[in-house]
Formats: sequence, C-alpha cells, structure tokens
Amino acid sequence: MTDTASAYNHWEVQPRSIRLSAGEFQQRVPLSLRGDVDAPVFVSSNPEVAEIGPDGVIRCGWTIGNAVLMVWRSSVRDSLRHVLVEVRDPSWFADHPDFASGASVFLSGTVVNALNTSGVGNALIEFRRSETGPAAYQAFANAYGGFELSVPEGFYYVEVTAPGYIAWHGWVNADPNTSGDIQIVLSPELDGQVARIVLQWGLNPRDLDSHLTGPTPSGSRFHVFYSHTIENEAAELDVDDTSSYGPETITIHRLIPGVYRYAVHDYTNRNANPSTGLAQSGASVKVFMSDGREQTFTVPNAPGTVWTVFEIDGATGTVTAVNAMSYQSQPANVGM
Ligand SMILES: [Ca+2]
Repeated sequence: MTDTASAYNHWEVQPRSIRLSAGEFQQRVPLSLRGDVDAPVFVSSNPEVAEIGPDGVIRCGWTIGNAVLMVWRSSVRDSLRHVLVEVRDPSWFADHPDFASGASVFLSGTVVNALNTSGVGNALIEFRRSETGPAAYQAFANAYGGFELSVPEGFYYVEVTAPGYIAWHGWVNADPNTSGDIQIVLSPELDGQVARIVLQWGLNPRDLDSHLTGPTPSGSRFHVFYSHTIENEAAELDVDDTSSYGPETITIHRLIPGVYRYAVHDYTNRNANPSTGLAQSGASVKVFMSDGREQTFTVPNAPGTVWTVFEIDGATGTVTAVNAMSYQSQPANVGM
C-alpha cells in the first residue's frame, strides 16, 4: 500500500466471488468488481486455475480449484480488493441446488424506451445465476424490442444492454406458474440532463403517478406531475401511464440548491383509507444520475396512497432514501 491509499477509501471493498465452469472459459471481470476505475491492475494468485489478463478477462481451463484475484485501483497498487475465483467441474453445477435445472420456462417480453415506450431493437438480454457470474442464457430483441427465450426455472440476475442506453439490471423470477410478459425499460444515456427517474409496477392499481417537487430560482417550489408536465429548464414528465405496469419517467434537467423530492401517488385508490393497493403494486423506482450512480427502490409493504421515495440535495446531488408511506387524496398536494 502507498500513502495515496487513503484518497481512495470511498472505493468499496467487500467479499465477492466468481464461479466458473471448467473448460476453456473466458469471463470479463464485471464492472461491480473492477470498481469505477480507469486502469485497474489484476493479478491472480493461481494462474494455473484462473489467469487474468490486463484487460480484465479471466481465463480458465480444466484445472479445478480456487484462485484469489487481486484488483488494485491503479498501477501504484493502492486500494486492494480480493475476489475469489472458483473453478468447478461442470457436473458440480448440475448437482448444486442453486444451479440444478428445473422445469424449462418460456419467457417473452419487450424492451422499451423509458422516454416514449417505443421498442428498443436489438437489445441484448443476458440471464445470470448471480450478480457476478457469466451469462447463462441470452437472447437478442427483434427490431421491435420483442424477445423470447427458455430457461430452467429459478431466479436470475438479468442484464439488458443496447447502444445509447444505460444498462438495466434486475432480478427476474422464471416461474412456470407466474411468468408472463416481461417489460424491460431502458433509459437513454443522459446527455446533459442530471437525472432520470423511472417508475414501473404491476397490473394493479391501474394508475400510479410520478411526482417531483423542487426549488425554483425565485424561492418557491415547482411540482412536475401529470397536470404540469414541464417545469421550464428544471424537469419534465416524459411519460404518464394510466393503464398498469408503467413506465412513468421524469427527467431532471438541472439542480439548484434546495430539496428535490420524488413521490409515487396511487391515483386509483386516492380516496381510500386504509389502502394497501400501493403496497401490493410491485412498484419499483430506478434513479440514474449523470455521474453513473444508480439506485433502485421497491415500495414498502405498508398501507398508504403516497410513497415518498427519495430526496436529492440540489447543492450536492446526494440521493437520500425516504421510503415513507402516507395518505393524500389531492394530487396537487403530493410531494409538496
Ligand atoms: Ca399515471
């Protein structure tokens, strides 16, 4: 370690592992393990089991065993991170309960643009067994964003990518009893805007609404929602969905000092109290910041018609989870 290490103490170091099936296999170290660094240095403790090139590609052969992969943030070898690489016989995967093959599940879905819900052609859909594992199954969307594939039942960490869009990550349950059409919402890369917020939910309630409030230069607060879709130079509601699933998307164009507050309103059940419609909606919110930060929030299992999801400090850009449920019947009052 060098005396520069303390400058990088924000670089999160935690135990991670990668499991590979023996047999002339290559897998690039995922971004989550490389960290957000320009020129990481990789060294394997056991190149016979798993060697790693300067490009971050792990290569294994037929030698079963473990290797510790060391990742330094830069060529001065500061801020060391360890990753365990396990190379297992292919039959190990078939016998392991996490990997055993169950019934084959047919999945179909659509990849859509968060700004206008049009299909995203030729998106790549990859199903992984773990957040850091190799792609186990993959499919390309057709020109209209539609895709189909069959996978053994189970939980998968799915990555969806397309040129010009921010990569989508999330867990998908491939269950023969519950699987239906999957909607993947991709946000175009931010181009001068500071943030994008995407809301999705399930079949019920029919209509959830996105609300963003924030400071104005004159000292009052703006309120972007379905009846005021654009606040000049500040933010806009790109899509309002009123018939289940979403997406509803808000783009923030700039931040000024003050508190920005994002909330989801259960419009369908706005006059009900008590109400568990929002809690049972399956709603999730992804927020993408222009510096690459990304957070996903899922609705709390608590009654209420308003889910106050998070706040952004306009001076620093810090996103702080709120995740509070409350009641409000008047849309104009949500998030104020
Ligand atoms: Ca709506």
